[in-house]
Amino acid sequence: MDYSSLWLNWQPINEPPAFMSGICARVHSASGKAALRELQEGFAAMTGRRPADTAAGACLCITETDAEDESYAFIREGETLRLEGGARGLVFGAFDLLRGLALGKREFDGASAPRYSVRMLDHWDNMDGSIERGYAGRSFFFEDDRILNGPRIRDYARLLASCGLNGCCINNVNVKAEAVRLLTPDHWPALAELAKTLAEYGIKLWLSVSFAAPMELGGLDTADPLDEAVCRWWEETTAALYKAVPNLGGFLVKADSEGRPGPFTYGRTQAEGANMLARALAKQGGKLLWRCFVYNCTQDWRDTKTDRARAQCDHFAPLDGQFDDNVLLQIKNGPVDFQVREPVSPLLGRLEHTNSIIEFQITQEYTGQQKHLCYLIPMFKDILDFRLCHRAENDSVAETVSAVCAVSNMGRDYNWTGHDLAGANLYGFGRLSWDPALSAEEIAREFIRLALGDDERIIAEVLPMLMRSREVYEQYTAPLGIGWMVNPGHHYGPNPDGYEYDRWGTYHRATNTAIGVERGPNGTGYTEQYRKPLSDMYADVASCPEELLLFFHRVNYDYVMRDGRTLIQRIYDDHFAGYEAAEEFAQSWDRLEGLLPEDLFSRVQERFAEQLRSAREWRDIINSWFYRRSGIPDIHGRELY
Ligand code: GCW
Repeated sequence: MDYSSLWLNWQPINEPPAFMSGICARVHSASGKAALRELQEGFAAMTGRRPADTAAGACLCITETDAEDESYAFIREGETLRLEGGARGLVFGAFDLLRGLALGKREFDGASAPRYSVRMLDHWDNMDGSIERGYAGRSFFFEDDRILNGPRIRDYARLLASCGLNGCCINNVNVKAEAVRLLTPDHWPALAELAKTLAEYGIKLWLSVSFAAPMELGGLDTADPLDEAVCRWWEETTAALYKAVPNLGGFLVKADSEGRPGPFTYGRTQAEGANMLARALAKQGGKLLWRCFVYNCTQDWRDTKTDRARAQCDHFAPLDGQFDDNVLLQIKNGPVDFQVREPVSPLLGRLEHTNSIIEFQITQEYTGQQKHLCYLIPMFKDILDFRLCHRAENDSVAETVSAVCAVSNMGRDYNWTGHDLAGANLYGFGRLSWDPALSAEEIAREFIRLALGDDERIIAEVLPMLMRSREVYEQYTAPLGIGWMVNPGHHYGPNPDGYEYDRWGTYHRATNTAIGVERGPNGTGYTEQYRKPLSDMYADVASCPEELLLFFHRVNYDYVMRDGRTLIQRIYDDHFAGYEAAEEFAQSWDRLEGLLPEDLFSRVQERFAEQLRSAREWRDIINSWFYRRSGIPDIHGRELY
């Protein structure tokens, strides 16, 4: 096989429970049969014997019910185990059972249902086969403007379902070139085939569409959402598409964002634009995911009034309640753009009457591009657990949003995710989407045991490095929430002034005495977008969490932090410490030689070599840049250039 099976690589288990000797199945749908097949093959791999096709004696009885949802239940009857659920529920239940068995669980009981009904991956794949911000090879969905299908797509669907996901948007939100034409019948037969492959495993297909499609494809001279001909075009196109491609989840739209067309061109609001599309979709039972990544991306650096962090709340909070029920506002986890440290987006706490879907990024655009180890699940957990204070209780992000998605980190590489350990981010995002109460450590442990090997020595090396990796990456890159400081364009490697004189609104405004944008009430007022007491906490330097100090405040280099160190000394210390920790990771990995498959071991070893090279570069460039700005030496006399 020219790609790995990641966490679906079932190994022989000790003391298999009696029910694994036979399977009695009452399934009829394609998904029910897929679940059965997974169980047959999984049991065979784990026990070394194909389970008998039987209802006699101890066995697993799987029964497909008419339930439409994704829940399933295990019921114990002596030595026999029953698994019941609707077509989709059985798929998730089958993988839950297999995972449990592989991890040593022997007793199964009770029901399970996902926390969210939309749990998806957004691919930024282009139809020429390239991937925007892709770090794991080319697209497995597209090549040469064609849609691909086949065993790899089927295994992709298995991977998604087995960690709990149920949807994927296959094309880039920047809908350009041939992708615009996914809305034309030319591509529908292939889309229908793809949707069928995915549906077998309970995965829905979604499409990114261009707001200007009525002009680009329909020959209209406007895309005005209040224009009757435009509404009719969307309605007819959507109806025909759904007829040809059933099981479509709906559309994802990036409008009025970074040059993409949108309702603003016609003087219409984001709600007017979204609702027009949502109505066309509602007739087909589809949903609209409308991105909130709307900001001025042509800001002059001399303009100190505009604050990009404010933009999404400024645009969308006043529209709360104006969106149709089948619209989900898609909100990035932070107010700016997937930096290694950002506060939680205040917009999440400002929508009382609008559905939302939080967008995470597991492709590591700003977190090491799958060359650096950066396990993101602890950060996602912090975000999901964060209390928005918009109501007295049940106010966490997890309890506020109605759905979750993440920008995919997958591609055509052998290991799917570039860095073999980046599979933990994919697996972990899926597991959290089903059950946000799982802990980051539990998830990491599962991933290691399933994907790398169930061996205490492997866990002992890999678990601590996964758990520390985000903090370490943060230490040697841009400090304390300031963000950016990357090379423009590709966003890899340090460049403290890379975006400073550019038009993207991501300034640090460093002088020889201070750095940062003041975002409190006396600054841009961004902190006021949070509910109390969050707004007060962030507004005051004294109560602002220090890891976000430079996100919220403009601070002098000699500002004294809570532990008595100056800001500049903290920056130096973090950079030296971060690099040293990266060195420890590489050494720790080296100790696994011989315990892991040779190819996997050396692939990751190479990644650590690059991480070390790059971490050293980050450390030296960031430290030297701050030293030369501030003129303040390191109190420990370490080398600054
Ligand atoms: O983070 C930025 C990326 C763009 C991306 C954009 C977005 C798909 O650099 O590549 O475009 O965000 O999220 O729309």
